Amino acid sequence: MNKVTTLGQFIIERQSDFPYAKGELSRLLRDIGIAAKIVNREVNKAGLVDILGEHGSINIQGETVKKLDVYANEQFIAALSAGGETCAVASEENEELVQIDTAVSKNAKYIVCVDPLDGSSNIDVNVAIGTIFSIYRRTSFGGTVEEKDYLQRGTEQVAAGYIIYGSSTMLVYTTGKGVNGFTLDPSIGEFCLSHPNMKCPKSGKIYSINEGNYVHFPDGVKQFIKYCQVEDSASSRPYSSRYIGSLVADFHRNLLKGGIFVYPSTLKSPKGKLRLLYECNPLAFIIEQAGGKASDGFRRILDVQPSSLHQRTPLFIGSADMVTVAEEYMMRYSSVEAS
Ligand code: AHM
Ligand code: MG
Repeated sequence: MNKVTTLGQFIIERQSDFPYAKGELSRLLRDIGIAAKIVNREVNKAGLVDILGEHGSINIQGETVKKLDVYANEQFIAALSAGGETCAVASEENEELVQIDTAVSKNAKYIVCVDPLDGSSNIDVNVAIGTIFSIYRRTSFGGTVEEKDYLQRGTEQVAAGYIIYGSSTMLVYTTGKGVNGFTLDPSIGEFCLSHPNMKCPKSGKIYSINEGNYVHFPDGVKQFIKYCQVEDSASSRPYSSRYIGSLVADFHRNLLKGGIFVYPSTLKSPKGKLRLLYECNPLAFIIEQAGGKASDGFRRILDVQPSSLHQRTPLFIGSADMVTVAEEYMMRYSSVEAS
């Protein structure tokens, strides 16, 4: 029988990668794994909404049925608060930073940024959705968390990961020593190591972009799309177009198979749609650890200095060679936007 390594075992084994670590980060990652299992249980019941009750109605236990993204947010914040390692959470669902009660978090070293349930338009239609998280070390000492604690560059992340609730549920994470993926075995309720040392192919045959917005794209993106669609056997073009509309799902597929995901600036959203702190930075950290690349079209995502909690950024992410070509098109045709 093959040896099964659970997420919990793996995290403990890897603790020795950080000789001065006291186990706090390991405990934090374990707490995220627990919240993920709880959210997974609810996501799996989403199709039963007609039986269990509409959002806002009272269910059989007398509780109000919550929207799944609100529920996921509460679960992650509850798990992180109870764990005692997190002093503040920046969440897509909360306008302001959530400060954890200092009674439980007085020695807490970490700030967590989270998109508790990404791909909201896919929740009700049985299409893969996800959670994205990013962990930073607090830089101030004691008391209220300061802006400089959560507005750190992506290069300062100590860990990042995502959970994909799909045909199976997976948790993928990095602490800066490679990327590892764990698949939830529902029969034992454990995430088991299924994708050790994940690597993104240098190039792929897939491009992922919401082409419905084509007329609003910058010229560099329009030219890059044309490049993807032109016939060229040496580079396996034309590429296939695949767009799920759940960032985690599109990213996960391209990570495994090779490909590029693009969410550029548009006339409607001049800064792009996706959020730097809890969508782009964590995935950028993961893709770089897997040998890929993440850019805003002109510069490395991880180098962007954030100036606000819910800051948006254009995103070009995936196989290194494909992102480099997209950047070349951006620089050649959209140089005005860079300035
Ligand atoms: P959300 O946080 O409201 O779910 O929005 C983020 C999602 C991403 O998962 C996905 O890549 C993108 O929005 C899809 O946007 P669009 O429908 O504009 O293509
Ligand atoms: Mg989101």
